[in-house]
Amino acid sequence: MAMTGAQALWEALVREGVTDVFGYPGGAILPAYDAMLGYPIHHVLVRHEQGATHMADGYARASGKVGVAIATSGPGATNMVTGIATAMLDSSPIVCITGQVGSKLIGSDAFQETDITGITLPITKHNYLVTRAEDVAGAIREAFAVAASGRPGPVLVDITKDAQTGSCEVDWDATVPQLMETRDDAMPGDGTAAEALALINAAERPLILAGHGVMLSGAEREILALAEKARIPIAVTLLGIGGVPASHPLNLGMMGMHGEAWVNTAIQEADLLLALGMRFDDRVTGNLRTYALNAKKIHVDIDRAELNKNVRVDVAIAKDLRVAIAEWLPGLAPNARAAWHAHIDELKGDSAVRDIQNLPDNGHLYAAHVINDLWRLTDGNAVVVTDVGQHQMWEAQYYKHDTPRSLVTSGGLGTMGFALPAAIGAKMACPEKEVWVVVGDGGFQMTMCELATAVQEGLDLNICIVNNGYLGMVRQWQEFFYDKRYAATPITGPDFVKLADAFGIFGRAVDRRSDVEDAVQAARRHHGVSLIDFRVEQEDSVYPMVPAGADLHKMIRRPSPIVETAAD
Ligand SMILES: Cc1cc2nc3c(=O)[nH]c(=O)nc-3n(C[C@H](O)[C@H](O)[C@H](O)COP(=O)(O)OP(=O)(O)OC[C@H]3O[C@@H](n4cnc5c(N)ncnc54)[C@H](O)[C@@H]3O)c2cc1C
Ligand SMILES: Cc1ncc(C[n+]2csc(CCOP(=O)(O)OP(=O)(O)O)c2C)c(N)n1
Ligand SMILES: [Mg+2]
Repeated sequence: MAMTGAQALWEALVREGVTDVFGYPGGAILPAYDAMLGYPIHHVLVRHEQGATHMADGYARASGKVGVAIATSGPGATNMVTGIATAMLDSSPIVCITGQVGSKLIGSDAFQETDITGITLPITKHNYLVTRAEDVAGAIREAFAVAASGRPGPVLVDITKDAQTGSCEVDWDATVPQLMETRDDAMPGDGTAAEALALINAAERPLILAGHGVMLSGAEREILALAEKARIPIAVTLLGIGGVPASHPLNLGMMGMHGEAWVNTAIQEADLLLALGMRFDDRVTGNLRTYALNAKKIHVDIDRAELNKNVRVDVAIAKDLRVAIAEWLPGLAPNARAAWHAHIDELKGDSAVRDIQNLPDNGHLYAAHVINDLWRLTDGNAVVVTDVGQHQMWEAQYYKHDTPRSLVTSGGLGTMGFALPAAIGAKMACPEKEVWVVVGDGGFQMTMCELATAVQEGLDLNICIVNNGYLGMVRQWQEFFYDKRYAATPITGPDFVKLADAFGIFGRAVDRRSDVEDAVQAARRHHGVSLIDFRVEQEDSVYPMVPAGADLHKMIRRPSPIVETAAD
């Protein structure tokens, strides 16, 4: 049956199981929007195309499905760039569809023409410029396969206006994607299960470094089987949070720049690191020249390019993590490793970093209290979507995630403005879940226009603004490393409660610890969007901290018991 390229686009999306797309129309994508009305796909009208990409990304991270964003050519497409890069850095599968000027106009500086495939080449897993109607369906189906397979990531499909309006016959059997794995034999990754087992079984002080790949490969059960059978403690990356339950006795907590001091010390003292689905980001390793010098290292990653990239390892295995661990389990020797666990318990005992929770209410509202109360009041069951900054680190430290995909956060690109739109995507993907946005006063102001999107969609969404009147994470660096010269970090904002009112949503401001619980419960009871403006201590800092590039074990610790601030 003949159809237009625009119809082939939606038909292909329906066949991929897509039910929701996030987008914004314009001239070059109008034929596609017109055809959309004939298909059972819900379109979420965003307020800025960056929001569409973060929504698709949040949708993907919360559900494991591929998220879809759609925009017009030129400014619509370029507005997507930040969201695409965000998804790329964190291996999140999204498909972005853009309209393009007519194929005959390409290269003529036509109205709203940008070379979006050129622009996004380094920040997509793959991209396509489709100029003929008959190529639309195949490109879309391949885009989904590329986005979701192997190491997930963003794919962009740019479709010219004439490819949308042109007519085609689609042989759907012929559009089944045929992906071929190209392999460079010079790349590392051919380590064997036997080599890994020899190191694991001989280790006295092994430590698992569990990353985002645990959830991307669905290896949550396997990693626990490995840890429990061989009694190996686990440290998680920021993006690995939730892959191993926080309450599991073998889970020591987060590693890295703002990780737990005992975790970083254990890494430096370990005799074996098992890096599983993580990529040794510099926020994780600190100074590479002094990183885990006592440890042999096993690295499993589905992407060969990650192996021996930042950290040279003894056994490099390019494989899906779930498959790799399953191969190890039968040959794994049970081992209590009592001395190692006793030592780690000692390291933990020495750390006062979480003592803030035990302090009596001294009249100050600390962000850590707010997050910890949020965890307690939601029974740890919420999907929390954070922005970037101090509040993001406090969330990682004080909200204990026991379930996979319950923390959605921008790690690699660290994109301020991510949280609200990503949470909209997460809520669309998981309508039955309680979703909380944890966002700074700075980042919220970057994409707060998406409040209107959440309202138009009738979403039940909760927003916790950690309002410290600063671009707090940058202020903290200025405090520690620039002599408290606060250049361009004090930031004002609107009256967020009045803003909530203007959007027709529930709003409340809290500046006392004793009011936190009531406000959180009121927001939870409210059906619709709720916003709480938590006016927290202005100059609090995130501890502990490894200064950028410093040795992992040389952390700045919280001055005891708590820093009193300039605002006191
Ligand atoms: C302000 C700020 C502070 C930060 N501080 C910290 C910190 O203190 N600690 C910290 O950990 N992070 C921190 N980060 C985050 C950090 O920048 C990285 O994003 C994070 O460490 C990456 O975690 P990851 O390697 O597990 O995930 P990713 O970067 O997503 O990497 C996942 C890896 O898994 C692999 N993979 C994917 N699928 C599979 C599969 N099926 N099988 C096997 N492998 C697979 C991928 O190829 C990739 O190499 C911070 C970020 C910000 C913005
Ligand atoms: C788009 C973007 N611009 C700049 C930065 C650099 N940056 C990282 S954290 C931060 C401060 C964030 O302030 P806020 O949103 O108020 O959160 P807080 O740190 O105060 O919790 C800035 C400016 C960034 N990560 N992203
Ligand atoms: Mg702030």
